[in-house]
Amino acid sequence: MNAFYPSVGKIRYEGSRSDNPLSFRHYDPDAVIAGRTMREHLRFAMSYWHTMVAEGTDMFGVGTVDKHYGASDPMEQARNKARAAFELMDKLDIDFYCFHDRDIAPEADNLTETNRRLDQIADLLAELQQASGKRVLWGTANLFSHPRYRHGAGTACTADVFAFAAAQVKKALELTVRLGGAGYVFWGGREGYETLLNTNMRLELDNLARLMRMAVDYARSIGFKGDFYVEPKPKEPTKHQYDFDAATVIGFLRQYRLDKDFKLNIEANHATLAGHSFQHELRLARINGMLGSIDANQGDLLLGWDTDQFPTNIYDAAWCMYEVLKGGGFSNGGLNFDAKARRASSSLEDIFYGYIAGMDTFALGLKLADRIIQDGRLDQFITDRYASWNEGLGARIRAGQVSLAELEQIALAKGDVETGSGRQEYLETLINNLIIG
Ligand code: XUL
Ligand code: CO
Repeated sequence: MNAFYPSVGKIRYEGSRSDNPLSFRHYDPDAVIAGRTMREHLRFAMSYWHTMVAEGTDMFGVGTVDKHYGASDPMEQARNKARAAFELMDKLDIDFYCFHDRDIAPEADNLTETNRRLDQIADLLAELQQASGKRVLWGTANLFSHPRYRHGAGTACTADVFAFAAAQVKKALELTVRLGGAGYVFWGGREGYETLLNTNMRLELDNLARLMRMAVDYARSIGFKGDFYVEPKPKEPTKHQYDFDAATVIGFLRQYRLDKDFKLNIEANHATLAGHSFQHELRLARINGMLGSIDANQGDLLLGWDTDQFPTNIYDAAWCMYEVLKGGGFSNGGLNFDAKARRASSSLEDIFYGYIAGMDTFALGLKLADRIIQDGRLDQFITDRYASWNEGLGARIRAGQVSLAELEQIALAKGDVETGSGRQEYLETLINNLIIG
């Protein structure tokens, strides 16, 4: 396999002293950490849309990378794109990929022909999967690019548009099931509003839930055993997106009784757009039993939009993997690099540098998270901080055995109370020392 990326060979683990930029220094797939191999822990995935499709356009300029894959006919391009995807995954030792329906095959003038094209490409993807052992982490439908979705898809003001969205979701589910996908994502790029002046928010939210319920029922009826995910994002492209952040999405899923089938797909750059840290979103998902999968990337705090950069922040990766380990590890989910090389990084090798950066950052993050957990001082500090809740008064409050009046009596009798230090600076130094080693 050497057709589309001829200047790059297979990327291998060479250890932290290697000065070969086309090698892994931390991602050693077969190394065992906390009872599993790195490969099993990290479950890296390639994002088809950024890696195989996006050409580096931005709001002010055209593409800077050629993604025609040596063909002019759109279907031939799609076939070559699939072959190139598997070459890239093979060279990077990535086991999974994620796709939107519109990433893999070009849309035709009508749905019948569009779906026929999707089936043809799915045949090829199935063959490539069979030959390589690569798998689909999750599939999804692009319900945000076509002009018909300009008012929303599941939240459209027009029932006919809702029907198109439903048809697309149905087909995307069939593709995901056919390709053995472990998950299916709802990310609501246009599911929100620009102005409340023209918006029936109640109806839009109810309809979004209706679409999700139909998707679950249909997918289960055709044998889908994986997880559904909602991927929170507060804004962009809409001013307000309904899947705003983890807390909002958890409330939504519970309100519509979708919480048994859905988990969250947490994206780092979306977390910071919502004014939260990545770890905050992961923690909230984890403590609610809903940490499903992760879009691993990072934003730039000096730019107010979703820059989808390859993750290089060691601290963020360490805290991310800490949450994943504390949650018992991934089951159907994984780390999808919803990330792209910068527009000016326009050579063929740059996408490899991007993935190597992301994979090594998360491999290091996994090692550091394990080190923090093995060390135990952080967890012990938290346990000690809340010790009074495990016995005596605290235990009785937790058991619901104490009334407000009784608590008043206790407080009156005590006069005042002493509480200890939070020791933030001590803890920050502890983590620095653990990370630096
Ligand atoms: C957009 C985004 C999407 C989803 C899938 O910000 O993250 O690519 O991951 O639709
Ligand atoms: Co994403």
